[in-house]
Amino acid sequence: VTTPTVDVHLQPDDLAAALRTDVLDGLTSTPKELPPKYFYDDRGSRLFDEITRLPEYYPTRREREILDRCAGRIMEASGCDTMIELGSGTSEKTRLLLDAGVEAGSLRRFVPFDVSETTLRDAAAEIACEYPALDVHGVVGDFDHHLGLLPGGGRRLVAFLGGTIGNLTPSERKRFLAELVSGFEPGDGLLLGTDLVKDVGRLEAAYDDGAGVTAEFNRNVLLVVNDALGADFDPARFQHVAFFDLDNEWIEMRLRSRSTHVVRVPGCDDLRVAFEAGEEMRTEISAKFRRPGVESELNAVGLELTEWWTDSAGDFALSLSVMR
Ligand code: AVJ
Repeated sequence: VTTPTVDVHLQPDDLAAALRTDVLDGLTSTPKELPPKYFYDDRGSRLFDEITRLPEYYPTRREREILDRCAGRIMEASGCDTMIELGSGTSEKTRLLLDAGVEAGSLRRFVPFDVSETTLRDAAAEIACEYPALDVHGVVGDFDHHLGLLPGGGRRLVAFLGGTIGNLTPSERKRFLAELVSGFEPGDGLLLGTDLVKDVGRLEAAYDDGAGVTAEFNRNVLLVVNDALGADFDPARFQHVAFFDLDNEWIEMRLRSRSTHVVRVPGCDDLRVAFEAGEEMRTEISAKFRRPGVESELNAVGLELTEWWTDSAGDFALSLSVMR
């Protein structure tokens, strides 16, 4: 087993600088907003993990059901020898695809791509150990700047699972997909996980669970800002809000201030942010999709939808699209 190669395009300082700019922009906008990518510090990642096991939160189980049933067909249909995983984390569900590709003898290389260098190095080393047949080549980067820098060669399949593309607005998705395919050759593919539009009651319950884990996850972003910038957010002063926006077909999560108060942010030139009682700050959108919409967004960047797999309940979809 060889030690995985890791390309580092991102330094911890870059992350800290991006967070500072994003928080300053978001807290001085009207309405206020914080980007969802900052949910995932250690505590936030643990809370998200807990969310994936809640009875109300179906997407993770539905996507795993599809992968359990279709991994062999997915790897075969893609014809890939290289799999690149975006936001790979611990690559838990991805192992189903790696197993299928190794078993078929077609998969040669795995490229996990993640924003966290420690998460990535740990996962890459573990996978290199578990899959001696694979050449593991990690990339540390973020979706905003480094998608064009994915290693080339071979026939590549980029996997973007979990429905995370739903955290982007339509115009952000367009930019993201265009950046991704800027490095594609004809025949390269995208395996994309998308949560589907469904009954509003089930959608809203998935983002406002009875045990209150999603509420804790939502408020955790305030602790992330406190840690990173020395801010004095008191999470108890904010109420979790989640609703399905029927016009945009996305879940929106917000934090609603329970009282009028001022928050200090020393790390942003000692910014003072005033909240009115009842004022809401957006912390996440999670878009829900329909097949025609997914297909047209893919077509717009030169990708052709070739396969569409859903779970037995029709809750979640994995699409395979190929560069023309
Ligand atoms: C990890 C972005 C797919 O949008 O469903 C879960 C994050 N937010 N509960 C999602 C999340 C609230 C999740 N993604």
